[in-house]
Amino acid sequence: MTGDPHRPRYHFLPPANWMNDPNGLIQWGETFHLFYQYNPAGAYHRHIHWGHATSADLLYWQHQPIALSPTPGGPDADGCWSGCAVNDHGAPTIIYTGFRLPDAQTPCLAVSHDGLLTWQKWPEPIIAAPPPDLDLLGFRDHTVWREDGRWSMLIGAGIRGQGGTVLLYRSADLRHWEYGGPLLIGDAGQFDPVWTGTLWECPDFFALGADNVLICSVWDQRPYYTIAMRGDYRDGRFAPQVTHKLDYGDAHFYAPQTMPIRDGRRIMFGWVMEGRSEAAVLAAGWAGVMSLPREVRLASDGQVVALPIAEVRQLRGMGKRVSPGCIMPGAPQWTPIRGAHLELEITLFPPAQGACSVWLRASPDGDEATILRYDSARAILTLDRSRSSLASDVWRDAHHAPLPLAAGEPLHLRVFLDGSLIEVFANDRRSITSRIYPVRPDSGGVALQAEGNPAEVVAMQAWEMADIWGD
Ligand code: DQQ
Repeated sequence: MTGDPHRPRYHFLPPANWMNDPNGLIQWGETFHLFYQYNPAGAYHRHIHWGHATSADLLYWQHQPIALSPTPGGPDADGCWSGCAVNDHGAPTIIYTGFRLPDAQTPCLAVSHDGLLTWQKWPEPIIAAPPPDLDLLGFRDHTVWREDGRWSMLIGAGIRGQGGTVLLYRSADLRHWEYGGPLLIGDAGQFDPVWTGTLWECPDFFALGADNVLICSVWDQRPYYTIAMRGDYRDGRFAPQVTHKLDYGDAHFYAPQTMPIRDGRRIMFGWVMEGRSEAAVLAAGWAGVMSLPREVRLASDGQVVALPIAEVRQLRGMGKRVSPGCIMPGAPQWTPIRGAHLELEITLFPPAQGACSVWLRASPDGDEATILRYDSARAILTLDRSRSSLASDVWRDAHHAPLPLAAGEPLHLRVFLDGSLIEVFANDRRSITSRIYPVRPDSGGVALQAEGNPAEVVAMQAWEMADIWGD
């Protein structure tokens, strides 16, 4: 796999094969544990296990042996699907969804007695069946927390004919659960401010400042995107006041999970899925990357945002600076920056009437280029992938993030390029995470372009990023 130009170097991924959701994120002693949905048999989603990695700093990872494998004849015979990890009075405990063909989804539990390496499964499912009075689509994925001296848990689901939902359960011992009704039911017929789909996967629920936040991955025959809802939680019910996409790269930032860490931050990883054909993925031999570790915050405009943790700056290597100045409207102006594993930081004033763009991973003739464009009149930041690759079998749809700028506020972009992965953070309040697969070896250029009127670059810098695998 060395020499594969699409393989990220400073993001977590297993050595080979399929990975999807982050699972069981937990800080245990001095160590961070990241488990993940994993198929050791190949780069396709089947017979899912829990892979495992550990880190002292959330940046550099050690691969660990597989943590959970399907048990023949058990409720997880065809897959150990997503779940979380908690500290049960000193016992590391995983709650996950056992999957059995054709479509049985059953809550299961496992405990580790050797420092989170091997896991002993509880002999019985911890919930025998979904609530009988609900006509459910799916019954899977878990978030568990302590509240009022007992455990609370949410399970993701959808109510046929209504919308996505999260079902609340309570327990004294993590093994016997009492159903407490839906925490919230979405409306799949409602498209404003954002469509919330027919099934909610991978719920996460936590306090953020004075508010509570519910994060769900929106599914309807396929993954769509992740939504964040901010609002009031009282008496086992949640009333969202604000609902929006958590990341504007849509399905490329999916099934995120958070963990509170001891210094008070809430850390999030999301699954960044591939954006190319199944055949291309199988030929590559690997699929799926984790996002950068992010910190969940409340943005200045009230949206929930997850931004790279401060430690990511430690990955910066050799830097290059571009002099401030005016970009006149017309052809793109090339900068001396090039590379496929970079961080770029740009502060600029877009033209008041017009637009400005940053060309990324661009070939000298511009035949391949991924274009990040800010349209001032529409106040929209777009990641245009239409020319991102000369390969025929990649996803080319654009991602759009609404981003109104206050009077006198510049556009501030942090862009992380890592092989086929791109993460964009704008003004500490929007993120766009996606995948691009340029094929030309000379597609490493960075250029700036203005349309309509000049743009003014205040500061621009780029850094070559470290290879966390050290090869
Ligand atoms: N993937 C898992 C499920 C989850 C979905 C199966 C989200 O538990 O609902 O791998 O990607």
